[in-house]
Amino acid sequence: MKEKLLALKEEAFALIENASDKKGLQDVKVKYLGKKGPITEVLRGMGKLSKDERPVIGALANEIRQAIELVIEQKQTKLQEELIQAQLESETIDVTLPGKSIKTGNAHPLTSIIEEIEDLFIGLGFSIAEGPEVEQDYYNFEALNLPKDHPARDMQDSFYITNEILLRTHTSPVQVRTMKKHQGKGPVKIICPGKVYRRDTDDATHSHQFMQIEGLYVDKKVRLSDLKGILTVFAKKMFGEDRDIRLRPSFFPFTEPSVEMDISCFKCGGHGCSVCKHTGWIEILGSGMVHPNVLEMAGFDSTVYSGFAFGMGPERIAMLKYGIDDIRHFYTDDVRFLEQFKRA
Ligand code: FA5
Ligand code: MG
Repeated sequence: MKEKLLALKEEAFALIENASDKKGLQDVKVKYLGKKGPITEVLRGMGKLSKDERPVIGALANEIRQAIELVIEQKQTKLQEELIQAQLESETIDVTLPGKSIKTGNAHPLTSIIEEIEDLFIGLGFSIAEGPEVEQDYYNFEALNLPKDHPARDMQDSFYITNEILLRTHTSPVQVRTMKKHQGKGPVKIICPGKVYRRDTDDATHSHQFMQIEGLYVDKKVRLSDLKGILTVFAKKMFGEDRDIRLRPSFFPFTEPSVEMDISCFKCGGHGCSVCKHTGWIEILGSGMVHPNVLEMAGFDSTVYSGFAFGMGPERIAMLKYGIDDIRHFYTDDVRFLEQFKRA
């Protein structure tokens, strides 16, 4: 009897050792410790044993039973640990693998240039003003000293919606709207970025829809030298410290005198090259002293107040700054072009 029990124990231990999962262990448990199992059977047959043998065999059977239970439990813990270990190993992250790059967008080059110009002028005490793109003839032309049938209207070929309403051809109407809001009291110190529209034929330097940034400074005793000073700061900041500027006489009906501003060529430094058409200078904006008629129509006393205004094309500025050879790149949404303007 004793040998039989010990043999059962060895058998069970071997099976437990070889069990590879929870189910295998459960089978061993049922087989050896279950109601119909051999140990239970031994315990049941105790009656047939002698009085001396009974306690010995009984104790041994219980001992073996407990030993099997214990070994099953230990094996179960071990299997569990192995499972967790395997799981951890399979989920290991190799930190030396190259990462997946996340595609990020970037600001449109025009947006960046406009924000750069805005920041610059905000730093000089200007604030930002806006006006409608669908504009009244009055603000776009008349109040800018361009009465109906004035020949200078031909300078800006327009998209009319009705006789009195058009797509604005420049950002100058925002000057008028802002001055009117100030009701004859200075200072007015604004820049107005926005879209404008003209019936220009699209080519490398012209678009039928483009951006402008208007500037206006009206106060007592504003002079042409103030305009020159501000524009010099602007040019050096945008194009580099060693840029020179030049003001050239020009004509706009809403400014008197009118000047166009050139900067010394960023490519050749003013010696003459293909970019500046061998003149050493590149035109970037129109400007001048606000015409007394414009001040008066907007409610300002032109004997007390004076001002300067300018209007620049940010596409042209971006083209000069980044060496872009065709204005249409800004509007054809080619990602290969746009991706070159990621900001650091
Ligand atoms: C004007 O529009 C005036 N309103 C500027 C001004 C404002 C003068 C205040 C005086 C006082 P002009 O038509 O030259 O001026 O246009 C100004 C700038 O807009 C040009 O220097 C150029 O940079 C840009 N521009 C003009 N037409 C186009 C076009 N078709 N496509 C792209 N940019 C253009
Ligand atoms: Mg011009």
